[in-house]
Amino acid sequence: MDNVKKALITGIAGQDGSYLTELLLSKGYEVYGIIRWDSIFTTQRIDHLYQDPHIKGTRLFLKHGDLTDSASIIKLITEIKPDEIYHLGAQSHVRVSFEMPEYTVNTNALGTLRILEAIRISKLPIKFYMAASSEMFGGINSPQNENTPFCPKSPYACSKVFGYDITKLYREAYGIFAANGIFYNHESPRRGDTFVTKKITRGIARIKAGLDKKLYLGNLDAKRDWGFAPEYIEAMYSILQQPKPDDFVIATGESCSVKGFLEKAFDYAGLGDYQQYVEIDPYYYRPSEVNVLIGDSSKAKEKLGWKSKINFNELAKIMIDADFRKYGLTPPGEGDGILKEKFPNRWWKVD
Ligand code: NAP
Ligand code: G4F
Repeated sequence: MDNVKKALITGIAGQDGSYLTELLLSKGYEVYGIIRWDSIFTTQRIDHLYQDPHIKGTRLFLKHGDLTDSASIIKLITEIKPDEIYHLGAQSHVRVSFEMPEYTVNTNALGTLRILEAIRISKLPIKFYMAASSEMFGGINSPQNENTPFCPKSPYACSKVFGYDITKLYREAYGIFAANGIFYNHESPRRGDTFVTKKITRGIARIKAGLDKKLYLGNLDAKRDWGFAPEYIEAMYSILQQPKPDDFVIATGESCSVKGFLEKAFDYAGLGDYQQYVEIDPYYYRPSEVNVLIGDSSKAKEKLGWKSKINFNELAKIMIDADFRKYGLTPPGEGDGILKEKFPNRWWKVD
């Protein structure tokens, strides 16, 4: 078993962590994931992959730790001695970062530093992936690429700029294989319920099922470059398999407003005009907003051979089909068809 590669994932129970676990297990990795202590299980997204560690041949191991707790990070890295670390753990909600700026910066910025220091001190040849974000650009110059200056507009974005910079610094100063993925919004049926695409598709399913009458949202004019999470996970893996560490923008290159996503989603679900159901609640406005994000992934196309296959319209269909199933409704079915056609060799479980 000595040749088996070991990966350590922070944020394994999140959207991206769950897909990455499936991808790495499908490639024969032994996967270690950091979960936070809680009095209830918060591992629903990876429950289908988990096996009792007492069973021989188990390749997924969950370990307690926290990005705000240096000792737990150092202990896990020195004990596991991973070949690769995928650092996905974060307080990842932009609006929440205005409510909890100190916690966000501690987790996201200092959490990244804690891991890099643990790698440096361990002297192990660990490859490190940092989940950076298009939020760092602040939407000033569109489309953005790897050379676009940052203009962070939230505590979350500031924390990610620090994470990005410190990752680059440890690469340059200490020769660590440390790479940044500057990912644009990527969504899926496993997206957290409070992010806008999932809030919309879940809200539609609940309205259809007779559980809700209205959906309350904030700024409908903001535009995002929305892609499909499993595709982005393939790019993440590929970034750590390059001969040299480097930074990459990962995006579809197409942008759509929240309003545009609403129109597509309500239409596909057969509910007609979204305005009958959607009300604006200023609570969801942010103290400062990123108005437009569009990414230019030419470098990823050239060096990783990566290009997205799913656009926001198809994404809405995939997410609605899944949410209809979740609420016991018969899905329209086009989303399932898109998955079959575009991903005949899927490595993830369809939700
Ligand atoms: P997510 O679903 O919110 O998952 C984040 C994970 O981080 C969760 O598993 C969470 O644990 C864990 N976490 C939070 N605070 C922690 C702490 N103090 N210690 C240890 N773990 C902690 O996020 P995602 O969508 O998968 O995104 C993955 C990463 O990519 C994040 O860093 C995010 O900022 C970044 N990113 C995401 C996108 C996107 O569109 N999805 C785009 C660009 C960058 P619990 O499960 O216990 O809550
Ligand atoms: O879905 P969102 O909360 O995603 P946001 O803020 O773009 O951040 C996500 O993508 C980033 C990459 O660009 C990641 F780094 C980050 O971790 C996260 O995954 O909001 C999208 C847009 C915003 O402009 C927001 O103001 O939707 C608008 N919006 C309108 N109504 C809403 C709502 N957002 C949320 N969450 N909830 C609403 O009711």
